Amino acid sequence: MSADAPTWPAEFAERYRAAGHWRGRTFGRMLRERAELHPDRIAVVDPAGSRRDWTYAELDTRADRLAAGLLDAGIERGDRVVVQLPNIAEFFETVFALFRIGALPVFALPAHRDTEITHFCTIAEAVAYVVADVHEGYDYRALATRVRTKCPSLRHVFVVQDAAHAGDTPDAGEHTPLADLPRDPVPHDEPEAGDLAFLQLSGGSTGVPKLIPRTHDDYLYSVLASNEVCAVDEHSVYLVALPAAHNFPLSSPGSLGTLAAGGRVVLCPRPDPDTAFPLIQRERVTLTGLVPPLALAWTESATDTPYDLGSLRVLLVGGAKFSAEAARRVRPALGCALQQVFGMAEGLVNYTRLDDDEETVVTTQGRPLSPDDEIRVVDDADRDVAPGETGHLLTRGPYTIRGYWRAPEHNARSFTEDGFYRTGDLVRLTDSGHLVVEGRSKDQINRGGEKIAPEEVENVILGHHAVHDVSVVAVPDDYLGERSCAYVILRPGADLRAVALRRFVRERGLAAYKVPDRVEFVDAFPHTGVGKVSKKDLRATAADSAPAAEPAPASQAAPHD
Ligand code: OOB
Repeated sequence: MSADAPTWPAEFAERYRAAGHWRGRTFGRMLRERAELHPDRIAVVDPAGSRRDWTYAELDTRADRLAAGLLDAGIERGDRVVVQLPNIAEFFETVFALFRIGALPVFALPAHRDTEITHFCTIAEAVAYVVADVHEGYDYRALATRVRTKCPSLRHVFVVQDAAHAGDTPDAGEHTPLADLPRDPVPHDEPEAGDLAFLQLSGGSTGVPKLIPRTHDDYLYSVLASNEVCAVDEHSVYLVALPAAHNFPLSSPGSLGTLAAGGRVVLCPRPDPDTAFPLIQRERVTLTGLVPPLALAWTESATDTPYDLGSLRVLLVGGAKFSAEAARRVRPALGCALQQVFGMAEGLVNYTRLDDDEETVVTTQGRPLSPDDEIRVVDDADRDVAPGETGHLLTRGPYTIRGYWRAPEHNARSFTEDGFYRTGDLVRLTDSGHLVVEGRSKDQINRGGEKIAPEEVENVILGHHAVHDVSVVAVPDDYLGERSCAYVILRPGADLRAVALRRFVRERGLAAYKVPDRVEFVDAFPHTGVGKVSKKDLRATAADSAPAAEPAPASQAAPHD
């Protein structure tokens, strides 16, 4: 057990090494080896603005030079650096530079705002924060300025500056353009494969999100094993359509899988068909990963698109349950194979296989990636359920964490004594060993793949002076799978409109996808036998009643009033 997070007991680590899963290689080495093997092959294509194609040699050199600049700025091995970048080439330059130093990227999403970023910087005790300047109309430099006043550990803000915004930095001097760092190589220690590589974000079911510590050994294993299962090789062209820092497009098999195989990564600035389809045609994209609402939008648009999608071989769909009806439409509409992915940033990833029969592909969420993934399906008392019955999914294995970062109390609840992670998912196992996701026992809302911890939103709403009590629940939705609904009890005599409450949540600095899609004012909550608020009854009420507010648009876009 390290001070910051529990790790695998020695006998497990030995077993995973002996099985050849953990190969003693870091991500920094992986890129170096690729660059030596085929320096001139294109690694990353960033089509936005003036198109950039970086070869493996260029990415490798850029990572080294930026590593030197970061070292010069005082970033050291083991330091945490919050990285909040959109789908741009500098994402890879930054992340590989940090990997080379052994500093840990903390992967934030572009949608995160003051509350989330302040929290990540605080619990990670981050020394630096890397942002874009202005992206999709949002000024990340202003966000960084605000966060900096709240996080004393934060010594640097590095900005990836667009030529269009050079020189207009608010509070100039507080932020260092990434490009201005010195680039002279300095000798430094390289991290070891057993060291932590980065901190990933948990979907969360508690008031504040938890950080997930992943090592080079365990993550690189999941990436290389995913390459085998998804047939990724040096001819693969992967389109990063989802936010690059999310575990799914990063590693399943994602951009890192593609780079590890010597393939080509194409960055997609937005995941809609109008942006993605021309890129697929032009770059001859062979695979990509999407959440279910986007997969639906793509299959609908593909029927009469003028673009040639013929290069596409595999579409991976995961992050939330993909209905069998929608899954059935993928192959006819897009002319490619579907692989369902049921994964989690904590580790375990399940895939349907390319040689599974069509029924298995459309009706299950796949089977575990590794032969050493251990799966248990249990009842409320942790007893194994009968084969084929639905129960709680517990898992342990060569790339599933043994505990969150600096969260001993939470770890005692989220892991069994013998190290199984309690996923909070309700599943059943088929005879073929595939998993079908039947529901959830964790208090979480899955809004088209974007995870919302109701408690986090409730805490913000409770900060409103007119609110006496609140309960946030999931409401079924045809398009997103689920949306969020806040049930609110006002203080006596208080007056508050839904629009004002939603604005309040946004202004408190929560990511837009967490702003409740619906707000219902009620006099009381239903209670369970022991007097707790019954979210089950609230969910049922919400599902039965018509929406009171206009449904917000899909993920990636901000809900607005
Ligand atoms: C992926 O990772 P996270 O960490 O954002 O979310 C994990 C949770 C799972 O515990 C499950 O509740 C849900 O998302 N989930 C699915 C699913 N894939 C994920 N629920 C039903 N069906 C699926 N196919 O979401 C993630 C990480 C790596 C690869 C793919 C997804």
